[in-house]
Amino acid sequence: MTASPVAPLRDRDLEHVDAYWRASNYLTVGQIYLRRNPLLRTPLKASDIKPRLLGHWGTTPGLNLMYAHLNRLIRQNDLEMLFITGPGHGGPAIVAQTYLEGTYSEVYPDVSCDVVGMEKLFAQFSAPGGIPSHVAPEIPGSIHEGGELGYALSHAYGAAFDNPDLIVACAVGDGEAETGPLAASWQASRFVNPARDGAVLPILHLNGYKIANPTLLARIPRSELTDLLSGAGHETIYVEGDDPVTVHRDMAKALDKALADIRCIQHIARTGSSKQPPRWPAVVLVTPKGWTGPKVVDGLPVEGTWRSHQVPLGDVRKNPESLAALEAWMQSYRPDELFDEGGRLVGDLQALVPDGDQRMGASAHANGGKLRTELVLPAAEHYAIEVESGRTRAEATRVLGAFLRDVFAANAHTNNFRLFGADETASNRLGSVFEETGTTWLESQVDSDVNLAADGRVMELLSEHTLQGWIEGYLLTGRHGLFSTYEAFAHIVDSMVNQHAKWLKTTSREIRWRLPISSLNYLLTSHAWRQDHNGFSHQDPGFLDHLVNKGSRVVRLYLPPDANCLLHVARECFGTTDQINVIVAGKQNSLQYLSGDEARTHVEHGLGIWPWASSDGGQHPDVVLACAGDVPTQEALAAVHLLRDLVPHVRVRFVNVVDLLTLQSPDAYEKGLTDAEFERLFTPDAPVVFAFHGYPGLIHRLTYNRPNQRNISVQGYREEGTTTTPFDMVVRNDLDRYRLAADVIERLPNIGTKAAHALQWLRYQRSRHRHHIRMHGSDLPEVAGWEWTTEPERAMDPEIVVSAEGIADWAPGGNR
Ligand SMILES: Cc1ncc(C[n+]2csc(CCOP(=O)(O)OP(=O)(O)O)c2C)c(N)n1
Ligand SMILES: [Mg+2]
Repeated sequence: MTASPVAPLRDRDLEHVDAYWRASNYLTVGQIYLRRNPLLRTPLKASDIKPRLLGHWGTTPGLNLMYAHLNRLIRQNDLEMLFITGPGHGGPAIVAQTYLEGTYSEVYPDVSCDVVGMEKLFAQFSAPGGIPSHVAPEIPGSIHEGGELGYALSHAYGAAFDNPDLIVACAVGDGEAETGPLAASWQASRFVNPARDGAVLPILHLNGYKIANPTLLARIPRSELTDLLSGAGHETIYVEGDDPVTVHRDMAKALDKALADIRCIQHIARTGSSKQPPRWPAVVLVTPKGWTGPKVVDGLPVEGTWRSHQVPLGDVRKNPESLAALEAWMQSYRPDELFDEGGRLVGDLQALVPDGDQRMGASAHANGGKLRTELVLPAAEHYAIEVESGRTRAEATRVLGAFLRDVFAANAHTNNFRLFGADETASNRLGSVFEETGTTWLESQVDSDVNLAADGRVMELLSEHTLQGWIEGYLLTGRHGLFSTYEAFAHIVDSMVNQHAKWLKTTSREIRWRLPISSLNYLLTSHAWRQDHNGFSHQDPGFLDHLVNKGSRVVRLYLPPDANCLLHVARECFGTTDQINVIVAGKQNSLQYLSGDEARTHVEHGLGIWPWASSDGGQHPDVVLACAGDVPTQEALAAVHLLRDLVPHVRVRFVNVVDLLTLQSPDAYEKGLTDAEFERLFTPDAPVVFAFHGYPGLIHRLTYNRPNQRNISVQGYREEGTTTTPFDMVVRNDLDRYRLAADVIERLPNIGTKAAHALQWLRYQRSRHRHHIRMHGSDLPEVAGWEWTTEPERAMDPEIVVSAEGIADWAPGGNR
């Protein structure tokens, strides 16, 4: 699969590329240092220098070299290309590039392509009220801020999927390559189907150093680096040197060859002449860190060392020698040859800029909202199951699986939906999707394999980081997706989702030219409460706590109690933009509560009273029993039964919460409850016992400023996990029906000593449970087979029952 040889570049072309590179390096240094005198038309003075010198120089000459050469490649070959900057701290390089190509000034007209605009360009960089130092969302053409290193390649691949005409050039820092996420993401090349996807061209920037240390990949034998990349499915092309003329020539050749190889791979796949997994090209660019910058500062080598990482000359405002060194450095790029009198890039160099939307800063793929089309969604009603409240059982995620299968079918013509999961799609009972599509797989197969297909749309790889990067890249370029994962392991991507949340916060509120992208949807299943053959390691509902920090402008947390609610929640989430939606739903065969219609209304409002489970008769209740999550809902309902038997005159109001953030006020979340609404639902004074799926503190946090807050007590996950029975999990964490019923009784006003028998009976049931599971290895039959009935649960001994008549000072519903 070798491509035809490429004609060598003429020296004149390379001179232009070199001049363009010099121009971008000049603009990069200018941003780090200058606030005035951008073209050095007068001798540089200390007052021209910024008061705070911030930014990263070392990576930028390499990034500028890549970008300038890719421009040539785009022009000569009429390409659609996107650039991902792994070392995102090289922000000034990409700002310089987009400024040179004109895209920067198109979105920020005041930063015009002239000397006035150049001064603004310099002054704003890393300055208060200006722009960030990284390749942040403010920069056109960026889908990757790169502040937190490691995600460049996975973003690149996510962008390339289902974009057959796109080539994503991805600069990877050699330090970045040491991170876990980046190391894992080399595997992504194996998932690119050249017949239907675009291509990723990794450019490993082997500048040899990180902040203060050498990089591993720069110091291992070159042959081992080649082997490493070969093991990741790549043919490596090296470009190495510190002589610009040689490097330009070799870089041009390398990119021409890489493009020819990509086209060859795609041609073969698209004409069906080979089904062999391809070996994609990768470029390794070995150039000095801080190349063309100061060679020696204060007697210490800087160029080609880690010392060039940030600002090589630190004291230019105070030290005339440093100031002179800076001036000499900037003049070494010969700005007078590069910019005309007015500060515009000279004509010869303008000719290197790709046309219109082929400029990488103008790529619509980098502003995904421009390309996004709504996902076609089947009506949830078609998948709704018949429900007898609290008696029907079903597996919620299996019901969702049928819906997702048809989402694939309905969007097959646009190829804009993928499902991402770490080898858990079947385990999470979403297997119906395999009736419509397969798991992407281009490597060999054996007879026992199932559901693998080169054109599959289910992305399974046991690297949550890579999956997270893929789905982000896919969404950022205008498509749709769902990431399903075991609940506990969502934490693996805590930090990545933080970064995505920051991106969304900035783009949705502060950058008007960025159009909304589809929300990042998580399905957290195989959750803490039902880890039947796993244990403590698989029990952690804290992803909710993690994400709530990002605020409800970006985040939504949904806990559908049953399958029909899950369907409606999922449907709602797929229609949203610029959000992170977390859906927690179990996969086990569980009780169902709401019909399709009831579920739609319940989800629409986010929370509500379930009248059929309440005994307040529309009156002021004695107690509110609230719940969020499928297992807590079941336990809370079973507690209602017990209360009906034990304290038959107590009026219980049953409230279920689906959209957790509705507990907040409308200031925090537009669907949040006003204080008046909150009081109507939870009362101003009655005790509220809340059964929650996650850590109890989250409910307190969401309700901390409500009038009735001090009456709210919460049971939830208390970090008591192990491999045990489903009911034992709730008992261990005090979330079981007996404990909830006891919580309610204990909080009834004036109950005093009257309920001692009832409370003791409830305690005994927990002991009975503990003995039973040790003896029999399974839950008590009346617990495991419990269903909702409108009949009394059991005939209680009269002395256990707390009757209203027996309590002289307790008027039902009246102790207020
Ligand atoms: C995950 C993460 N860890 C640590 C850092 C701090 N950091 C910023 S730049 C850098 C060195 C990066 O080296 P490399 O990827 O080689 O980039 P370059 O040499 O091109 O600057 C480090 C460790 C970070 N940004 N992200
Ligand atoms: Mg480096």
